[in-house]
Amino acid sequence: MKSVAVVGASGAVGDVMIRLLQERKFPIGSIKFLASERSAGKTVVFGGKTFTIEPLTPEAFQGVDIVLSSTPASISREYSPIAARAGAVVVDNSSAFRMDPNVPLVVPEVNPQDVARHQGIIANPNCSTIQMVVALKPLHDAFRIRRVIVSTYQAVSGAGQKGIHELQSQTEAHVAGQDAPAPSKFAHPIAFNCLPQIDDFLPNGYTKEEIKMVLETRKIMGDESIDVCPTCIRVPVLNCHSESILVETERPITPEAARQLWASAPGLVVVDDPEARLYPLPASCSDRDEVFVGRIRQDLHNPNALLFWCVSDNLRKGAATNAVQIAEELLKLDPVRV
Ligand code: 11C
Repeated sequence: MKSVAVVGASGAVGDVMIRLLQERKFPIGSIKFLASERSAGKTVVFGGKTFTIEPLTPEAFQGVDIVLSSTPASISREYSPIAARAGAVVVDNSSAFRMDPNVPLVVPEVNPQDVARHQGIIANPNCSTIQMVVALKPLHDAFRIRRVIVSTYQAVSGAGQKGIHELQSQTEAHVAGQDAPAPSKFAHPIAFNCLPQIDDFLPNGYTKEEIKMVLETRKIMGDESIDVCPTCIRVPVLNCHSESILVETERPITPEAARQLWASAPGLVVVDDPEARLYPLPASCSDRDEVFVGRIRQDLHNPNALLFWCVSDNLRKGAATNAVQIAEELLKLDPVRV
């Protein structure tokens, strides 16, 4: 039984992590919930008991074995090393340590072995990367992926409770024929719109979200030769990120071979019957832990390329589920290392 702390307990991902620890019957001896001063004092119901959220302080990690953290990167940079020094293993949802060579970046369906080399912090990848690599891994093993061209259609829940509220309030205003409230979370109105910007722009014209997909994919797949060409778009969907993906492979690839590989791939479900109008939809993948793929088809011009559509719940597999799965991998290690 482990002593667990959930940091960022009042946020969109924190809320799902708390539900998942119960759903998946994580072996918890004791648990505490931590958050910023602003959210401290709120309550959380866990295992039928009501807990008060405590303020995040350096002392809060004494005696804790596993920390599940979902905070802004700046908070994680400050507190995750403190928790690790106090003897805990931190599973960190933020981008703070993802590209640190001493920190494993893990998707359990792809690189569970990397958990064992942790030094107190394990990074949980970005949601748009997680669902993509779950689908890419079996193809890479069989056909060796050279290049990936991906366009994302990302839900507002990726931007947390504020993102969800912004879509809801703008939509309600439009429908009521009122002036929509001005955007604050996003750069432009998101209701009835699509925004080709997620996170800030870098000098090379890509956004930080896009560069995360490039660098994180290589690190998780353990192959620096995979080229990723991303375009990340925010769409007016409440939950579940969708991605249109083209993979170019070293060896010729076919839809039939991909379907066969995906049929036995962990954490992946094929929904692909165009005649019956069956393909993955954000509306039907919400609250599910798997990654869904469909619209699988050959590139019309290249026998070494395949296109498909990929949808997953960004708050679950894209964040909370993956984090709890990493914690479950930790439990399999030699106990003195957890
Ligand atoms: C979004 N993918 O949809 C982002 C949210 O690096 O963990 C997650 C950002 C991150 O806005």
